[in-house]
Amino acid sequence: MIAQKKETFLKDYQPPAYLVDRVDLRIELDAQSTLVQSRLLCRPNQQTKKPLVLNGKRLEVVQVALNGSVLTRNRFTFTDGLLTIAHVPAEPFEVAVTTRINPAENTALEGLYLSSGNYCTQCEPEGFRTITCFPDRPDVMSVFTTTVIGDKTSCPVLLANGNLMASGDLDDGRHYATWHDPFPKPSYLFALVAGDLVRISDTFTTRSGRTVALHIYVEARNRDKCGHAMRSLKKAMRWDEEHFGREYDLDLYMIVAVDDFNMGAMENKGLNVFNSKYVLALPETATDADYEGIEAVIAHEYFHNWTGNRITCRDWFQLSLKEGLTVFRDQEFTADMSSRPVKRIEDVNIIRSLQFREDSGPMAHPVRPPSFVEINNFYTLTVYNKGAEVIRMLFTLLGAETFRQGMDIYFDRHDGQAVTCDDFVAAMETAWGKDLSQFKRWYSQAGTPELTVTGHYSAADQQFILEIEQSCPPTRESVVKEPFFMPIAIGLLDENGNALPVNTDAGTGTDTDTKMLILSEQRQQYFFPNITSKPTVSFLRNFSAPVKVHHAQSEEELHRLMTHDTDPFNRWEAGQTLSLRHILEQIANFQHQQPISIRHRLVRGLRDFLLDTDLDPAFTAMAVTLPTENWIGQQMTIIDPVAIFSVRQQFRAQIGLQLRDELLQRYHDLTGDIPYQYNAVEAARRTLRNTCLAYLLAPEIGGRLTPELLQLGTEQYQRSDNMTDSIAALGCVVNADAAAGAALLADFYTKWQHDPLVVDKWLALQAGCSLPGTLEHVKNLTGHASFSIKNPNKVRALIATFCATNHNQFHAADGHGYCFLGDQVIRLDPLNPQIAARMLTPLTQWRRYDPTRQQMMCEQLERIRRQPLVSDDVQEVVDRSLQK
Ligand code: B3K
Ligand code: ZN
Repeated sequence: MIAQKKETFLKDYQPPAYLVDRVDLRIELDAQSTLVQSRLLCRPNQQTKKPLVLNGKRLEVVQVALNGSVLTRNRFTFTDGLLTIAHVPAEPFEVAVTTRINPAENTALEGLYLSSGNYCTQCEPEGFRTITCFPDRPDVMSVFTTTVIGDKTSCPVLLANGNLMASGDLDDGRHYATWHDPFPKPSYLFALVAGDLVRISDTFTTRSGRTVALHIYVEARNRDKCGHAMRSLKKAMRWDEEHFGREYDLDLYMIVAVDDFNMGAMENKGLNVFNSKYVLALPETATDADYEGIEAVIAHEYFHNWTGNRITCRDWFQLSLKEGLTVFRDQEFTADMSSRPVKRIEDVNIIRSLQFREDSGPMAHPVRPPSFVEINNFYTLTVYNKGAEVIRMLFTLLGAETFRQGMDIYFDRHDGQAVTCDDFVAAMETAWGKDLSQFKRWYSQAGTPELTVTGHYSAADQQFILEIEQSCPPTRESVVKEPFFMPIAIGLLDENGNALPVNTDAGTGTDTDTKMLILSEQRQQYFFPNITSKPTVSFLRNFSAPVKVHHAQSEEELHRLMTHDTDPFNRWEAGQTLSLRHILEQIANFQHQQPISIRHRLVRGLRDFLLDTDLDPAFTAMAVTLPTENWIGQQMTIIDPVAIFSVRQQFRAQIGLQLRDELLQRYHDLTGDIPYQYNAVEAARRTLRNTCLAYLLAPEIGGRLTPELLQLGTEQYQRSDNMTDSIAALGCVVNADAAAGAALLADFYTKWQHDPLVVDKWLALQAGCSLPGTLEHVKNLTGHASFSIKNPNKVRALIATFCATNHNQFHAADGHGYCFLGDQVIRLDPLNPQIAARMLTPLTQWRRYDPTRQQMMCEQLERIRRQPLVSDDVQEVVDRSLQK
């Protein structure tokens, strides 16, 4: 085992001893031997004289000079990732460091690496130190000038942050480009791209009348696939001006798409680097979900220019300062571009299915973690999505207008600074004029709060009392939890489903149906006078706080909410609660070898949604979809993946059978008659149509579909002019009939083998297949010509899809799924530790399963831990998972 990285603690934060005002970089590109010369203009940040300590990792230090004099080896040390110069002047001084790196062997995709022969970088959070020696921490903000030198033939394009200052030819067939970024920035926002790329250009005129050049760089074969990304960027730029008053600051905004990327994209100042999945789209290669994803990620990275770049994080514990806030901003943007309720439901599904699970497992941490070993492990659903929920609660508490004032205060106060989550909340406090110190517990206490809700109606007093009690399970950093402060939006419905005016003190024109309660005590009561009959409570409207709710409501009440609630989120939620109850009831039957049946009333409720043509089809699609397997599992003390899958699948098959006529009718009615267009209305139509198809083609376990239904899927696959409809149909057939599925999969591959992003869909579809035998198939596919363990998109498509979404087969009783994941993590860890650590997630949940599964999952974790070269990334996740 290699020496393990130490745990870093928030409480130990110290300001930097030295600041770097300017950085001049000269980078001579070479695949195996890139030479990096940096000159740092440094200045002491403290009175006391300290050594200058720079971070440096996986690089060779060629030369170090101080104020122009080369330092002999006894004047500096370079050990354990630190370059230390013991004696430096008390006045500003210049340090010049020359390093040599090998981009070609960089499979970790952190720092400078090659993707399809092109150079690109990923520096957040600590990748810059693998390029050159630097105080690689976000509170050191510098003005960067970068000269990139490369071969003219293989690298006609040379890019870095900021504006192009100079370029020209050099000897030996090389050329150079010098870029200057006038905005001081931390090293994690540094970027360099060089290679053989084509450029797609457009312009944007800001509201103050400045013209910004917009450039998207891709490989030549992808030239025609950038239109949607460009339109998305312009929409995001306009939206940020209109909703947050934020204008773009440089004259140039560049986006580069690369195929090998550890995550979605990166917001480097003026030069975003993107996973090509979030840039490239044509109707025939990308689905509606891809189009929506591109729009959202382009917007997210663009929004970072203010929330992240202009105002950045003081240290990595504050990651949610930029990520939670930027996710909130991109969620709002998407809600404005499509359907607000549907977007909310999608986001809540992520929180409840995945973040709640993280929050109750060994990786649970507060939105601001108190410590970490490897910060890359903390780019989590908690920091991002729960972080966004925390911002959303502030938005809900303050109201749109005051929240916007708070944002303006935040921008005014902190532009150009590296700050903390406290600074953000302080700006909101100033705007609101109220104390938010209790609210800040959301930043320091992990775990999902649970609310127990009880209603007491007194006919004699015509009064309704709502009682809410909160608790939060213990987590690693705190066993005893202090009560949280949260907004609880509620409504009351009478027996006919009419909304009762609960918000009577609201001004005219405001929503009298919804009352915003503040919960701050462990137990609180709320009184509603003048209520003439027992009301039905519509609790936690729009999911106003990220909590679990225990609320005993009758089926009649849930049906009333499903049909009449004025809050669309809670209409959907009532349906989900009802489905969940029935599914859990049948899971118990399944576990006792009793037959599974679906209640007529549930089918009728879904039928009502399906036939209500006044509803947005995208909402209907959500409303008729059963709760996710993950969310069902979370209701169980011991997760039984086989029972969950079997019951849910049986329900789907039964719904398909019992509502066949209605589903077919809607399916046909929703058939489009214009060529593919991506817009909210058309996408909604396709979503519901494909949801109907999926029900019609849902087979009973071990059962077979009629040839007519199979034909319906095959025909859609063959006739559609777009990827959304063809992949949806292909998925239905693949999950219904092995032989028919195999034939279509072969056809699909022949057609799309040249397109890596489409091949990812082909792999993912097979890995997610619910018919038996998928693991063997996935194993074979790891040897397929299209698969590469070095490409994160391929690993996610094949390995993660199987291990993280095909619960029934990953958790097969023989333990082969666990063993497969163990093998893959062991194979991946030496190549790409970040991705290896991510892949581990399903095993970290071992405590939630039965003893036999627990033991088999732990065996894999132990086996991984025993590997001679386990990375810090993987080690931290394994250690936390196995901790007593
Ligand atoms: N800030 C980057 C994420 C970097 C992840 C490093 N492991 C992308 C984003 O959130 O916008
Ligand atoms: Zn982000």
